[in-house]
Amino acid sequence: MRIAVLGGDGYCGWATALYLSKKGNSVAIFDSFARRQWDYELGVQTLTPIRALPERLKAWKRLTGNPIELFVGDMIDYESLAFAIKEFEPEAVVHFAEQRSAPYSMIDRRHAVFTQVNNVAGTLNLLFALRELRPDCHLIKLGTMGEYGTPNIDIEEGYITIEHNGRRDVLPYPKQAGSFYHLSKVHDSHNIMFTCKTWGLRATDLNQGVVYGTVSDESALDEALINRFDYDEVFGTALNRFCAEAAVGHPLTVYGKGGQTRGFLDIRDTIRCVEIACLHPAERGEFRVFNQFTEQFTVLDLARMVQTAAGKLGLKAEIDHLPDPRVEAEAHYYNAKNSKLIDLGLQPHFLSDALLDSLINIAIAYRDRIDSSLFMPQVNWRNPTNDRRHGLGKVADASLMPSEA
Ligand code: NAD
Ligand code: USQ
Repeated sequence: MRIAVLGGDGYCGWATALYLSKKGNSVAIFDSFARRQWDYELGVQTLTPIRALPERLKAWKRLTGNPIELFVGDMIDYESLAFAIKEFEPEAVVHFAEQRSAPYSMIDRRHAVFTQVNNVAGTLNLLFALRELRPDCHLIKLGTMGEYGTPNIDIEEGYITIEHNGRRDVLPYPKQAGSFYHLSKVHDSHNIMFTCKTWGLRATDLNQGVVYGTVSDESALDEALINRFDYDEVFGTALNRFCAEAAVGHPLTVYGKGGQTRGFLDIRDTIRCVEIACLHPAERGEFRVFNQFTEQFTVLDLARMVQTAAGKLGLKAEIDHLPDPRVEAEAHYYNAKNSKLIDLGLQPHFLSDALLDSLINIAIAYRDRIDSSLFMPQVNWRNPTNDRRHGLGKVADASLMPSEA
């Protein structure tokens, strides 16, 4: 297939682009390198030293003989996006290209507005480009489990059957997102559903849980292909952060009681889920939702697992319960369905001792690059303000930041 990976320079996108290329698909990456600029803005860097994208792509071609095409452009710039779609003529578009950090979106007004414009308007541009240029192309959009929030009933996959006053209907599952970022995904879902109905587009919304791990078979081929491993308070996610914290003897930063339950998955399952969606496209006019996670854990469960694994490696990892900087339930009911991808053939990589060991060992290997001051949370949901160490108020427009590319 001809598959365009939007956001292919990022964590999930890079691993996915390599995997789909290895499987014999023609792959193109579209990216603005915005994420590398946000790292500069925040003064953070991935634990693993990722190379510039052209260098990564050269290494991939040298090692496998498979070229991956590159289109440098911004989702917000319709012309550059439309150019890529027109030139590459994809049969499937996998859309990862969004600002994906909840804390980033809660820094201040500017970052909230930026996140929603980048994500919602970028996706809207894509929908118009597909309608105009590739109406039969299958859109595979990365959504998030966080769109649902933590309701006191089971979470279905996108839709719920409701009986009301003696009548019955199948309706979109209620959304109770917990940050301006998560809300941007809710807005995207509504826009995509509307355009499937109105213009006959075909789309799969992958409501993904928190991803962990950094290694896939493809990225392990060469140091030049290494993937991101974010551990800072803004872009680092729970399990990856705990492993980096354990590697340098920093207490594991559990927010509040740690009873927050979420769906999690290994990055190797992210790429497989996307492949499954590509191989089983939605029908024209269909807006399909799959919940993309393999296991549920509380944050405290994860911290305890990392503590045990670190102990076996001779590291002492204490667990700290910090005041929760977010507004979220710290103990709650959570039971989310995730059978649709399994029914289509997903064989999950469950979180194992071996994986925990390997993650902690990667963190140990690169521990000289860890800046421990980046572990403690500073973005506060209750009090968004730019008066902080990030110096975020100094740049009027993130697009003016220098690009590494
Ligand atoms: P990432 O920040 O590592 O990668 C995102 C990529 O998109 C970056 O390379 C960035 O430069 C690019 N991008 C962002 N805005 C762009 C724009 N306007 N134009 C062009 N390129 C742009 O993020 P990730 O962790 O790989 O996440 C990818 C997607 O998966 C996101 O949509 C995210 O919401 C979703 N997701 C991620 C996780 C996770 O745990 N990482 C979990 C659930 C869902
Ligand atoms: N948490 C801690 N300590 C930490 C970091 C996080 O206790 O050091 C807690 C948070 O308070 C939250 C949970 O862990 O309750 C998850 O936080 P996270 O930062 O790991 O993940 P989140 O902000 O939810 O966002 C990540 C990705 C996002 C994706 C989402 C999937 O950054 O792109 O959409 O996971 S989901 O969580 O299902 O919404």
